[in-house]
Amino acid sequence: MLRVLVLHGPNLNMLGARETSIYGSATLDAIDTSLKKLGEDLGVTLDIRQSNLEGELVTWIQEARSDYHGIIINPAAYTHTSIAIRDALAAVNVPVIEVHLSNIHRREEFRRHSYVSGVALGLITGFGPTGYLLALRGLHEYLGSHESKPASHRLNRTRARKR
Ligand code: CA2
Repeated sequence: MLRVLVLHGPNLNMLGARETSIYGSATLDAIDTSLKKLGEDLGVTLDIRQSNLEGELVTWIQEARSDYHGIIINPAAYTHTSIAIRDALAAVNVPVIEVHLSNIHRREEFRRHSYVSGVALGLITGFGPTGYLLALRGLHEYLGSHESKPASHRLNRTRARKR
């Protein structure tokens, strides 16, 4: 069974309560519920987490190396500031899909640069909550056509070959 880690960055826990003209009225719980439903339909196990802390996100990304086949991440404001998150994503060696609710290229200048896009397999921006579902479908399709296994599986296979 494929396992995918979904990470929501800072302030996304406030979705649906404020800034609805930019981010829509869906709450993060509603987004997670629709993601889990799609995960069940596709046969993908999802681990969904949100943090307001950069270091916590970095730690979860590092841990993903051994446990997950892919990562879907909306790094929120850290998209535009965090070399630490970029470095962690680059090091983890699993496919990453970057998601944004709004189209970051239609907004303020400072949102137009993403440190994450350069290490991501793909970027989905501007489709609101649907973007997460598109990301999961895209990642599922990609993983189905590319051999991609968490590091723990790769390790076992290497050991098995040596025996
Ligand atoms: O469009 C996106 O998904 C963003 O990643 C959202 C971030 C923003 O900093 C990025 O530039 C684009 C902000 C998430 C904060 O969400 C809030 C939700 C409700 C109230 C306040 C903030």
